[in-house]
Parts: sequence; structure tokens; C-alpha cells
Amino acid sequence: MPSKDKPLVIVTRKLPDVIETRMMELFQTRLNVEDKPMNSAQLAEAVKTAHVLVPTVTDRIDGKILAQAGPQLRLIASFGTGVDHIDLDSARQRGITVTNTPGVLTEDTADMTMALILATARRLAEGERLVRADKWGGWAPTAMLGRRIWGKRLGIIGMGRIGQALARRARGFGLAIHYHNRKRLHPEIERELEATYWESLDQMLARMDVVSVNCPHTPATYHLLSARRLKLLQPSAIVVNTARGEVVDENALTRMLRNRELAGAGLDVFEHEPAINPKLRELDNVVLLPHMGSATIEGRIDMGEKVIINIKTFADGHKPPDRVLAAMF
Ligand code: 8YV
Repeated sequence: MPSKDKPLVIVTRKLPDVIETRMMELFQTRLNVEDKPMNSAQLAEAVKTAHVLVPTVTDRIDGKILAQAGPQLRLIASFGTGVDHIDLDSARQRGITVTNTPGVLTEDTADMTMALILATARRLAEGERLVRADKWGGWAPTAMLGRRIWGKRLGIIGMGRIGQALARRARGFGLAIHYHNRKRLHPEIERELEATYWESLDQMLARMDVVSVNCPHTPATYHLLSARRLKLLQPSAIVVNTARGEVVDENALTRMLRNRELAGAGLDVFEHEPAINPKLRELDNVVLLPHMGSATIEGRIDMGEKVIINIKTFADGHKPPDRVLAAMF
């Protein structure tokens, strides 16, 4: 990218005003003020002209799109942490650098995960719907009974930043921390979190009261919670997912929830967003959220700042701090 010229940056979705304004100051920036998601023809057009593309999770930057990229496209500075919407191998083959925005949405996502655990176990959404529908007949000793979480076991799948931030919160709620991860944590962190490591996911699942999905979606984690593995869970268990829908077999999960083979689920992400298995909507033992785990004003601004820093350092001829290597995922 010629350092004296401002790079042409194409942003695929509306970002916070302060971020867009700063981008306009620093770069030759094309915004999407109407926030209409781009279709594949528009994405193809963007990669033909932009030096830098700033996509989000809603843009599928696959091999077909990248095959149409012009040689001027040098950087994909994604607005988000997950990079499963980008074909990293194709990008690498074409010499396109990919960056993301890790770290700044950890605490917000962990908060939302904890909220979903509580909401699912204590039937928060169901209670709220009851009051709103004017169907509440008054207090009763056996009404709206949920499950206590204090003293129960939480199994965290994926003990990266968000998994660990969840573990810190969950300990305050009296949950015993268990985890499965590709790599075992450093013994000091394990001690601090009083976390029990399970090399075998199958063995862990069978013993947990709450299971939280906090790993990225990669070819290796696609349907990690498969129909077979979901069957290993106790019928009293609940499953929470704030990571990626693809990690859980949504149809198998829905079937089990319908048959009461599982007590409940709290889902912020879905396999085919924004579509969800319609049968999920009919169930009262699920809490359904519209992928809002990291949706705070502060978080979105921090993410935008990271995108700007990644573009600026790259344009200035340095290695951007949040480079994503295909091997990381
Ligand atoms: C973001 C997320 O809001 O960063 C991620 O990986 O899943 C979300 O919380 C989204 O990706 C923005 O692109």
C-alpha cells in the first residue's frame, strides 16, 4: 500500500459514529451509513477496489469472493474477534493480511454468558413473558421453580480469554469450574480459577450441570456438541452458547429440548443466523438472544479503535498488532 496516499477503506456495515468519523479523517473511507448488509456482488465489487476491507461477522468472505480480489487488496481488518466468516487460507495464498479485534469484547461476552446461565436456570425470560402477558396469578410456593446454580458444576468448552473471564464470574456464583480445551491452562491460572481440566470432552459432559460453549468455530469445532455428545449430558443439564452456533448441532439440541432430555438452553448464537430452527421458538425452556453477547457501546467503540490501529499500522508499513494466522484457528 503506498504509504503517502491514504488507503481506500471500505466498511461493510454501520459502525459507531466516532469510529466512522476518525476513519474518514485518517483514510479514504467508504461507509455504509444505511447499514444494509452487502450481497456477494457488492462484496466482490468492494474487494476489486479497496486497499482495505472492514467486514463483520455478517459478511461471508469466502474463496469465491477472494478470487475476485484485485491485487490492491492488502488487508482485511475485520470488526470482531471470530474470523470464521473469512477464508483465511485463500487470504494467505493471495498475500492478504487479516486482522481481528481480540480482547476488547471479553468481559462483555462473559457477562452475557453468565446472564444466560442465570436466565436459563432461573427461567427469567419465561417469568418476564408471564408478567407481560398479564397471566401472572400471584405468588405460589411451587410456581416458576428453576434450578439453583450455587454449588453446581460448570463445564466450559474453550478456555481462552472469554472462558476464563466466565470462570472468574461463575466462581462468585458458587459454581465449580471444569473445562475442556485444546491446551491445558498454565497450572497457576488453573489454581487461581480452581478449575478442573478434562482432556476428554465426553467424560466432562456427562458430569456437568451447566455447559458453556466458549470456543471459536473452526473445522475442528464444527458440531463439537454433536447429537452423540449432547446425549451424554444429564437430562437436568443446561447448555449455553455465546460463541458460534455452528459448534452445536442445533437440530439435535432442539429435539432434545423438546423431548425434555435436556433441561434448558440459553442461546445467543445460531447455526444459520439470523435464521433459527423455528421449533426453538415454541419452547419455553430456552432463552433466545439475537447475537448480542458483545453488544455494548463501549465494546463497539473499542473494537473500532482496534480496527483503526490495525489499518494505520499496516498503512504505515508496520505489522498490525492483531494479525490472524490461519494456524491460530
Ligand atoms: C461481534 C462476535 O459482535 O466478535 C465476534 O466474534 O461474535 C461478536 O460478538 C461480531 O463478530 C462483530 O463482527
